[in-house]
Amino acid sequence: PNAERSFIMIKPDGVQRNLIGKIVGRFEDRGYKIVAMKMVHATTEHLEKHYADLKGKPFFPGLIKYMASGPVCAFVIQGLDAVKTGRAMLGATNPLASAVGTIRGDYCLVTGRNICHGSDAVESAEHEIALWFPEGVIEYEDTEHAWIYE
Ligand code: YYY
Ligand code: MG
Repeated sequence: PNAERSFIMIKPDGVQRNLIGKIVGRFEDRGYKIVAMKMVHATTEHLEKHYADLKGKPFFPGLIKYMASGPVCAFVIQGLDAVKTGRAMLGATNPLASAVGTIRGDYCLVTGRNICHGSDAVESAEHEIALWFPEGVIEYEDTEHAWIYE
């Protein structure tokens, strides 16, 4: 149960606004272990695969254009309830509906510039991790483990 993984991605606006450290830091501070991370300037084709379930939505072309407009910081968090808690830490899709204290609730204002992605289910996390990290993630011992889990 402590090995659940979620795919998190700081979108081009988050990268340009120099929020990588703050966002990654929130997951580290909470107790999650980073098991993969890289900067990627994704292609349209790759992003269309990532957002395949949204194809046909009116906002889809704009979403792909925004996501391809600059590099993203893609990473994988590992730990207890990583998917659901990762989403809770992100806040709602619409930042104005996100609670203060969440990433979107603290750093952005509009849905089309909501700075960060997080997987919405364990199955989609596995799919997204395989899509963005075909080379796999890094397995390592976390020395703080016994201080985070009982
Ligand atoms: O998972 P999450 O990112 O919170 O929302 P999704 O429904 O998966 O949509 C992905 C992405 O699409 C969202 O983060 C912003 C954008 N989007 C949009 O621009 N306009 C909408 N009405 C809904 C979503
Ligand atoms: Mg989503």
